[in-house]
Amino acid sequence: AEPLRESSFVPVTTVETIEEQDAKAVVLMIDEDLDFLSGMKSGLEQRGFIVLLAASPEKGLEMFLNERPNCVIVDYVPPYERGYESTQSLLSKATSEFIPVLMISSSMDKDIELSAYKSGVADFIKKPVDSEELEVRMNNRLRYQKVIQQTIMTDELTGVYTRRYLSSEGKKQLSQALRSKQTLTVAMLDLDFFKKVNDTYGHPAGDNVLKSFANIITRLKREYDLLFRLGGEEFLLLLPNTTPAEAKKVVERIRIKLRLTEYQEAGSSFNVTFSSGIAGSTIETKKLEELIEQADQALYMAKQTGRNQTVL
Ligand code: GH3
Ligand code: MG
Ligand code: MG
Ligand code: MG
Ligand code: MG
Repeated sequence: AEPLRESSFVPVTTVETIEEQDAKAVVLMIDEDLDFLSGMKSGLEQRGFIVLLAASPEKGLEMFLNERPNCVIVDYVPPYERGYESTQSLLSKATSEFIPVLMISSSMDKDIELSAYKSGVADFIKKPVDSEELEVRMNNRLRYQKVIQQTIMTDELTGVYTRRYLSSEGKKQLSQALRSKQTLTVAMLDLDFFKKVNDTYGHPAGDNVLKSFANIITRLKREYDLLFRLGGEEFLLLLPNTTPAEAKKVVERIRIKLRLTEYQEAGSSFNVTFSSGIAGSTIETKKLEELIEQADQALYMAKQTGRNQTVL
């Protein structure tokens, strides 16, 4: 076959990133007052938000962990009351992930407001509150949240997701897979003899290969597959609702494409290949780390037995 020429300076398409920016903000509302919730829900939906409702702090914490909203609105719960622990736990998790929490309370007590701010609440709103005010105050927070989230999620060189984002997104994907009894598959992709590319053509040339590789994977993976750069020349694909055998087809498509891609540098041309290890979840899988470990062992086998191949 005619080798496909790949220019050194490939614009990186960050499909996921663009979708993320255009996506509506997901707001999780936690309150035991159902009338208040349903009233706010329709108001905020008309204003373009996706609204998730939780009628108890416990349910709210669970939804927060599973759905990863962009913003949380939570009712004040006094200490020693049921739901206090869940609310505090949500607050510490949300603030550590830079997700703004707005607290609503009907109380006029200044001490409550102060303790809310001390526990990391981004904004404190007194009831009654209308959806227009809530929108404005949420948008103020979401502006910063977007930039921070993008920065955390996006690998600077390649534009794909970061290892840091894998730790939160991976958890969510695995729990979804277990809940819906579907297989989540992990594929690790590691460039072969990449050190040699750097040594022969220089580090900037190596960087261009990394960008191009990320670009090829992004173009050839399926829409719902997620691509992460674990570091260096090692990438990870998360393939939801996919068996290892199906994942292998996706990875093989990428492998053949890379093998046929010709890079030009300083008057000479060269090719690069990668090796891949694949592992799929079972009902026994407790943590994503187990899957990554298995995929890593398969990758090691692929390297040991000749490289430029995929091992299940
Ligand atoms: P193997 O087939 O066993 O994977 O060999 P390898 O040379 O690809 O693996 P090794 O782990 O020995 O080397 C990886 C190299 O990747 C070493 C390092 O210089 C290079 N590298 C890591 N991060 C970057 C980067 O951001 N840019 C560039 N240009 N090179 C990088
Ligand atoms: Mg209340
Ligand atoms: Mg290595
Ligand atoms: Mg390598
Ligand atoms: Mg490596």
